[in-house]
This record gives sequence, C-alpha cells and structure tokens, in this order.
Amino acid sequence: MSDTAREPLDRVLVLLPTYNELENLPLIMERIRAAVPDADVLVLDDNSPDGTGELADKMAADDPRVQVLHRTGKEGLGKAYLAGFAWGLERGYDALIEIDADGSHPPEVLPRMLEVAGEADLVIGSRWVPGGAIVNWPKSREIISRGGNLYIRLALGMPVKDATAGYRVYRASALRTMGLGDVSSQGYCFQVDLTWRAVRQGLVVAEVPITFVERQIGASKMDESIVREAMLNVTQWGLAHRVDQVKRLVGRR
Ligand SMILES: Nc1nc2c(ncn2[C@@H]2O[C@H](COP(=O)(O)OP(=O)(O)OP(=O)(O)O)[C@@H](O)[C@H]2O)c(=O)[nH]1
Ligand SMILES: [Mg+2]
Repeated sequence: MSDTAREPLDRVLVLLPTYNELENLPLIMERIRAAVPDADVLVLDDNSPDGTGELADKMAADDPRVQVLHRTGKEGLGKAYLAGFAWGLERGYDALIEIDADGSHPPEVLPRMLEVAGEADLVIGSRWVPGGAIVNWPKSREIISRGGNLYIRLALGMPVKDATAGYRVYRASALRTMGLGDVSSQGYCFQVDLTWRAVRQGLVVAEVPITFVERQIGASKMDESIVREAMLNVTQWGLAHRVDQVKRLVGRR
C-alpha cells in the first residue's frame, strides 16, 4: 500500500480506442459526455477503413473536449493505449481512463470509478466481483474469462478478480511508475501486464462491479492467439516471480 496522500483528480482524460466503430462511436461518445461532462475524450483511431477517424474529427470540431489521435494503421489495442497514455501524461492529466468503444463498458459507472480512484491508483471495472455481471455472453466466453482470471490469480499470486478487464481508471502518478517504455504485450495480456506492474509497484488496485454487455454492433477484433499469448506470458511472469521469491528467501538466511 502506498500511504502518501492522493492528489485530487481534477483533469480526467478518457481514452477511446477505435477500429471500425463507425456506428458505435456516436453512441458511446454521447454516453461518456453525459456521464463525465468535465472529462476530455481522446479518440485513438488506427486509420479505420470504415471512416471512424473522419467521424471523430467531426465530433472534435463540434466539441472542444473531444480530440483525435490518428495513427497510421492497425497496430493493436496495447499500442494505441500506450500512445494515448503518453499524450495524456505530456499534457498533465491527473487520471487516464481506458474504455472500449463498442458499448461493453458502461460509461455510467465512471463517476463511481473516479470516486473510488480517490483512494486507489488503479480502478478496474470488474465483471468478476460481487455485483458484477455479463450480458449476452456465450458460456464458452464466460468459462475462458473466469478460468483465465483464476489462472492469472494463482500464477501471479495477486488478488485481482478481473485482471483482463479493459475498463480502467489509472492515476497519472501510477502510470509514471509502471515503466511503460518496455510494454510489448497486446490484447488481454496488455491489461494483465499493466495490472501486474501496478501490483509489483505496491500500488493500490481496486475493483468496481460493472455489467459488461457484449457488443451489439460491429465485429470483435479478438481471437484465440490473444488468449494464448496472455496465458504463456502469465506463466513466465509467475515462474520468474517465484524464482525471485526463492532467491530472496535463500539470500536472507
Ligand atoms: N486503435 C485501435 N483500437 C482497437 C484495435 N483493436 C481493437 N480496438 C478497439 O478496442 C476496443 C476493444 O476491441 P474489441 O474488438 O471489442 O475486443 P473485445 O472487447 O475484447 O472483444 P469482444 O468482446 O468480442 O467485443 C474497441 O473499442 C475496438 O474498436 C486496434 O488495433 N487499434
Ligand atoms: Mg468488445
């Protein structure tokens, strides 16, 4: 636990990654603006072929709180978020938020997550804490997510229930301690990687229950290889952590 007093979160930046979310973008934008009207929004678009980036530009022209970071091509969610974190940290934001553009992460919970971030460094919008729920997920996805998170918890020995969740509030101060320069993981693994970094830094991680709703419009960009990557890396990190623990024990004798 870090026991230093936490700064108020005056300047909040919502990072909104998009790849082919033309229909979803106006829906999610309206919900975000209603939920956290004082926050700024940065759309992270990887040159979506469907014109999402151009629509985001139009929204930015109409609303000074909306900006767009155009990236040259599809490089994955992790890279988009890293670019968004760098953008927000350079501009002095106090809190940076990750949220999917497909409507799976309810923006209406953001005020609660920000409130909890008053006492935490990282707040996760969690499906797998009491009060959390999933809507319209096939049983197979639920088993993969629950099983994956259980494995992660055991392999890494960290108490987080939904370490793969992509709905998060990070304090800027936390991101600055997490050594983001060498993050190379993508997808679910990106989220686990950053959680593990936060835990190892002794940061306070809190979870707020959310109802996760499966996307209704557009196509998912996730596949099996992303799940495999996450499990392989988690196993390596867990083993390395255990070896460290043993070395420390032996060194102490
Ligand atoms: N900028 C950018 N955004 C991406 C990329 N891949 C996915 N996204 C966005 O990241 C968010 C999550 O992607 P999804 O495809 O919904 O992945 P998911 O939520 O794990 O999978 P589903 O549950 O099947 O929807 C969405 O807002 C996507 O538009 C990418 O390569 N670049
Ligand atoms: Mg999704």
